[in-house]
Amino acid sequence: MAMKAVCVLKGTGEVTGTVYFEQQGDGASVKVTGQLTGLSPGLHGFHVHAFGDNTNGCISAGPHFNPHNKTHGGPNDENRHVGDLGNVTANSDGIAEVNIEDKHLSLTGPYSIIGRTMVIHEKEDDLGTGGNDESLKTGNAGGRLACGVIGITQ
Ligand SMILES: [Cu+2]
Ligand SMILES: [Zn+2]
Repeated sequence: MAMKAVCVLKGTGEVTGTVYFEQQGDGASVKVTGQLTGLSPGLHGFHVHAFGDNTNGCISAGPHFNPHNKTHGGPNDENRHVGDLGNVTANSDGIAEVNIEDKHLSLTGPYSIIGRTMVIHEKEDDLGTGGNDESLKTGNAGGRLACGVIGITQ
């Protein structure tokens, strides 16, 4: 059965976005598409964080979604958090088109990302190659510009 989800990202500043998720069935890869606006040009870390909690803004979403206790990595690394989608790239108008196909995300089962939070960051994610402790936790992606809870859609 195909599953679809959506996430509307908002923050305290200019950055907003809408991201769609689609999975054709259990174990299939997840397509992530959409657009983010109001960014500074360049790369911005983009992750699924553990909690669907925005009580105190994006910080309440907690760390990267990491049900298998791995270290932070890039989307193409085997050793990565489930939530590690790497970076999106904003153009000179501050618009980032999202078009990702990911084999680690799921919209079904015990490690589903439904009800968790998508976060877009201030800085580039170093994908775990930064050579310090923080790199292996967050990729040194800096502040959380906008976020939203991932919810089921039709
Ligand atoms: Cu993040
Ligand atoms: Zn991570």
